[in-house]
Amino acid sequence: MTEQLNRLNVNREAILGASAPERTGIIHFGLGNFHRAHAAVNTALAMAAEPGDWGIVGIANRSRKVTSALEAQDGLYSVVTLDPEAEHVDVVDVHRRFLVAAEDGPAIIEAVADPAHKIITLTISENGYHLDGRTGKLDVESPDIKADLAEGAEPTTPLGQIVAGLTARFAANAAPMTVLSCDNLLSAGNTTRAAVLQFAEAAHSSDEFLAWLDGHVTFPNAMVDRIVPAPTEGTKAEVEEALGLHDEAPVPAELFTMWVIEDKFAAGRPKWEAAGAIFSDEVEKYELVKLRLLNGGHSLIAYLGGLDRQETIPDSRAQQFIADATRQALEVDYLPSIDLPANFDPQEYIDSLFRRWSNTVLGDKTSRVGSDGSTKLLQRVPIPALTALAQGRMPEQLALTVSAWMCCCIPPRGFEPGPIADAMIEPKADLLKAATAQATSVREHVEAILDSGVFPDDLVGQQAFRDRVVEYAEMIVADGVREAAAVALKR
Ligand code: CS2
Repeated sequence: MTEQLNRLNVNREAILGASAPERTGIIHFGLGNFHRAHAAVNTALAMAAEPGDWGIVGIANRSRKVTSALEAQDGLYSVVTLDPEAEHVDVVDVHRRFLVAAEDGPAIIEAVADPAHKIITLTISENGYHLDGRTGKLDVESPDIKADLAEGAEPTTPLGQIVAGLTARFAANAAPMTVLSCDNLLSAGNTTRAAVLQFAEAAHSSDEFLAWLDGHVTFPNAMVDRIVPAPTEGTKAEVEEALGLHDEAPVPAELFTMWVIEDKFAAGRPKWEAAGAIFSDEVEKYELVKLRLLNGGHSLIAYLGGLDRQETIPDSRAQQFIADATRQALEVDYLPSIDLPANFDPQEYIDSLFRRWSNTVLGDKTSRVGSDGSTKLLQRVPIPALTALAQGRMPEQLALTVSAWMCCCIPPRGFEPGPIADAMIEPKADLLKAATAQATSVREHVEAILDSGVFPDDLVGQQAFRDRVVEYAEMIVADGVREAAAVALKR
């Protein structure tokens, strides 16, 4: 791509991050679309405002597909902003080196140990933290974590590689470092810190190392936001049209972008505020606003839309019954569970969400948002549901969200949820299929999923909530999703 840029004489000043030095200061785990359209863009813009050694080492999870494509383009790629009123293409130049977690373990550990690297950022998805649904703690019994903890194992999970890398760093130079989660987690920094500590303890790390980790490695909380669908052939065509270039690894994204971060960096950071990031002491409040209103609402739209055979989020949201259910979910079930940040107007925020979900140019897929349901819902549903139940209210739309997820992703025997739901990926599918194998009714099926450990015991122990989830699943199976949603809305 660089050659193409030179040949075409594209102004290098127009490239985000063009002033970036060759030296890397950030290691990023999870080289997916979201990172490339969010933290990477913010870092490129920050460096344009204040140069620094903040180039990124990008680590893909398993496949060399994206890393090879990016290497062939000298790390450059385009972000295609898709908005009904403003479409444009930017070229991002901020990654300097690429690795693959499944294959490059020793190089990753060496990179983490290198004191030149001051920050580890993570977009490994909710599923990448291996949290136990019951306790919220690291699930040391999950097969990947168990394999990483085995005697003499070369770790392949991000948590395993981070702990191994930090252990090497402690031994080599003990330079302070920051681990910044950019995933949709409740108290993302605190949760990551707890998972890293639990891994280190389970790996029998020394007390000296644990003490250093406690005092010299920081884990800021952060709220991240930008809707980033998977790229399509159309994304490549957009780049060809706008820049006259062929890009094998472009990323489509909405115009909206937000990043609220706790300013707790142990060894410095890029000037992300120059890119629009907000440094705040109220991060956890922003996290809840975003996780519950945007992500929680998104899940309901995806599962109702999936069952209604709607291919995209804007198509789903355009169905009146889905818009009504979602508005009720946000206003009645989620909003009362959130302690809002100062000067925050929830109605304005909710209106902006409906606009963002209506973006037909972006065409975000229902199946993307519906994927990884068990691990996403864990972050979104249980606490607001428990809050409502404690106040004597049945969170109808949260129960419906759970029922619709089950019907899409672990459908009861004989129920065909259709092609959109079939395209949703459920990481716990095997476990949940095994748990439901003996079920002879929808009730038994739903109860087997609830009892399988995907959600906390205090929620699944609430008989009234269990009954509601069963009831909506029975209605979906017997009468269809529209009928079930109509009943939930009227209650
Ligand atoms: C979505 C998110 O996948 C999902 O469940 O809700 O990916 C959402 O698009 C982002 O969090 C937006 O910031």
